[in-house]
Amino acid sequence: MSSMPSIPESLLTALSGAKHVVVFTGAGVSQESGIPTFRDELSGLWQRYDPQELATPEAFARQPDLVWGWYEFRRRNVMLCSPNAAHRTIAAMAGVFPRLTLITQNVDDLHERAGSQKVLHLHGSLLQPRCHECARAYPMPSGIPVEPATGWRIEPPRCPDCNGHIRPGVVWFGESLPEDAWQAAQDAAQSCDVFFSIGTSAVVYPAAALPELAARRGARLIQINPLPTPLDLLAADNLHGKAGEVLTQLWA
Ligand code: BV8
Ligand code: ZN
Repeated sequence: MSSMPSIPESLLTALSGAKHVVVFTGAGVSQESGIPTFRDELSGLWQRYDPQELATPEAFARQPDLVWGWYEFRRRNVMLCSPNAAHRTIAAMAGVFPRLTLITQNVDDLHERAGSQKVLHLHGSLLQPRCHECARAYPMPSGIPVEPATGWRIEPPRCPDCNGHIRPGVVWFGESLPEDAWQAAQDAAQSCDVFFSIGTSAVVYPAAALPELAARRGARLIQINPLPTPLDLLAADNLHGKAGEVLTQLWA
């Protein structure tokens, strides 16, 4: 059992009076489910690739089989994992406050599987492929992906309409965020009184501007992360620990 951060009294007071709470999550929230974070060292056969270079339209144009295979590998892992105490506690928090907005940078569906109803996915989803050319939604390949005998280089399916490559429904570097989710996230950050930033390194923009925006508007910024991030200076509370453990302690 790792040591628990102490919870300041003023934080509990802020929570008891909170009318609108925002929970902003990153890959650290799914770490305890067994999903590697984005900036962790990649393991096994992916060691020689930089995720920030694979997650680009340029990489997909150059090597569609490598990029599609990487996402199929990650989709397989997500489908084999289950929500953890952090996802479950966040889902339960929706019943504690008059209003709660859940904003995630994660491309898995573990918040939904833990029971969160309306999740703003800023970076899309591993589970909603579409055509790279005409944007037509493509039915999810059924079942859990199996590694082909030839390895994780997998030729992406083709669009039935335009024959373009099917791509994962995520937001790659250099692409814009989905407009509706981004607008709703900004509105929530500007109108909340408490903003939780949980399990994110807070380095990918524009998403990382949300906690800054909320703090500037006077919300109490509470960060949960075992490691320091650029938000440490801005946050009223830095609860150093794992998301599942700290959230369980807060709502025990
Ligand atoms: C855009 C989906 C306009 C795909 C992802 C220079 C300066 C500033 C900005 C830029 C720049 N150059 C380029 C940019 C823009 C760029 C950007 O921000 N780059 C940075 C990195 C330099 N942004 C973009 O391109 C965005 N779009 O700007 O559009 C535009 C349009 C056209 C042309 C130009 C601009 C789009 C970005 C979207 C990228 N997509 N994901 C996929 O998953 O494959 S990003 C990726 O980072 C992740 O998937 C995630 O969505 C996001 C954030 O990562 P985190 O979730 O924070 O994960 P990370 O691994 O970093 O951290 C994990 C944290 O958890 C750590 O702090 C760790 O300590 C903690 N942790 C670990 N265990 C636990 C834990 N915490 C709690 N509990 C635990 N158990
Ligand atoms: Zn198409």
